[in-house]
Amino acid sequence: MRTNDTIAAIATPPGEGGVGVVRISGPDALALARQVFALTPALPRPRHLYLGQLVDPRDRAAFDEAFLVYFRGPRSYTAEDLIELQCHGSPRVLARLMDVLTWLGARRAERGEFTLRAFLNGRLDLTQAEGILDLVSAETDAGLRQAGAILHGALRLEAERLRDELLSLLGQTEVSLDFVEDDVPVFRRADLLDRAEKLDRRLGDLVAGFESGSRLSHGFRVVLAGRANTGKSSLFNRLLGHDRVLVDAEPGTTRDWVEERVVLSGLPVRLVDTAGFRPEAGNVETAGQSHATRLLAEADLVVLVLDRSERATPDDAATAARVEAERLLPVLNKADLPSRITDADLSFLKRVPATEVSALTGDGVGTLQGRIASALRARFKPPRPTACCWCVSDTATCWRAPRAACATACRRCRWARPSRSSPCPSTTRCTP
Ligand SMILES: Nc1nc2c(ncn2[C@@H]2O[C@H](COP(=O)(O)OP(=O)(O)O)[C@@H](O)[C@H]2O)c(=O)[nH]1
Ligand SMILES: [Mg+2]
Repeated sequence: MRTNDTIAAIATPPGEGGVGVVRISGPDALALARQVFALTPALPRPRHLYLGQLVDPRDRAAFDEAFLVYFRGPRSYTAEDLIELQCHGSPRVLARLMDVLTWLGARRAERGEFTLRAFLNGRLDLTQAEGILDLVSAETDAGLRQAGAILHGALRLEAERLRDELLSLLGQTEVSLDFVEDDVPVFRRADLLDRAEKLDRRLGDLVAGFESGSRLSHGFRVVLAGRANTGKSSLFNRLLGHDRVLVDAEPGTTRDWVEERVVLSGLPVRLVDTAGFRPEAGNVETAGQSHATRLLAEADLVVLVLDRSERATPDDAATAARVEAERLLPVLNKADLPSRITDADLSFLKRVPATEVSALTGDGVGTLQGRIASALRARFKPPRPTACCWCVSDTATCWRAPRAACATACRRCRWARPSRSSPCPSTTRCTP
């Protein structure tokens, strides 16, 4: 992929809308825009809005009215010359505009290529580029907050701090080794070990943060498991809020597995309905069951659906035994029918409390949603960030005096300055 040619792309989502935006980035952005947008003056002022006509230079026909904004590189998103054309959100107009631009020599940008250029040109670091992609695809407020913090550099700052601390520890360890025969104690062994342990914990937190962060972006995987006919598919439809899979009194109706995305108490979830376990299953169903076994192993949480109107069976106990207690959430379904299940039947649950629901009437489903979310939050605690994402002070300092710490942060690199008017004291981070 070339990285120095001129690219163009529709920046707004597909379909009809009030406004449609096309962006052009690269050395010829302005020259191309001039051939499709009747622009006066010849050289537009950067960051000003111009109103004009979109014209097809091949037949000189005007096909829409639009606004043009010119961002002169490097003060643009990609750090290159960048033009934004805001026309009406008609798919026909946008397609024609893209057609004209490619005829004039622009290349259609690949997905994420504008952000790639911003990264290659040093406008964003890799964590921020990823933050932008996560921000665009965030499905929940929690995902949005996380992507926003990454975008503002929280992850980069934490990585930089850890690197600084590691280098300083390495230097001090080397000095201690060099002077080992002298009587002068340079650095105490206990202090160095203590710092190494703290660093190890922070690195561990960062790794744990990646786990929970990736779930917040891509969804937690929650698998409905249990014997055939206990009501998994009915519960699946209830949790989704619409009928997605077939439900039938005939056992073995679900022979495959089905995955749907849903937001449960603010968390993005990939909910999976599986084929139940039946000894007399046919070939297709058996294949579905072996897949279910793999799904059980990979799930962040397994909702074990038991039929409360029947006695539990060894199959129920066998499924429960395949999942550790912290990944298991038992559900007693069919609460609308008289209960036949006994406490002794449920001894295999090893004191993990079960939630009573009726997938038929919807009773208890709200409680179940809350319990699924709590169980996921308990397993994937996001680590407390150690660096404020607006200034590089410790979050502890920053929480005590957020305005003071943030207001004095350098506007370029966010390093703490003695006061708002002082120059930035950081020579390593801040390159004026
Ligand atoms: N009375 C009652 N019947 C239910 C309930 N949930 C499911 N069923 C019925 O149980 C049968 C099996 O349900 P289904 O969702 O296909 O079970 P699956 O095999 O575990 O997916 C169907 O006839 C459902 O209507 C419930 O809460 N109460
Ligand atoms: Mg089913």
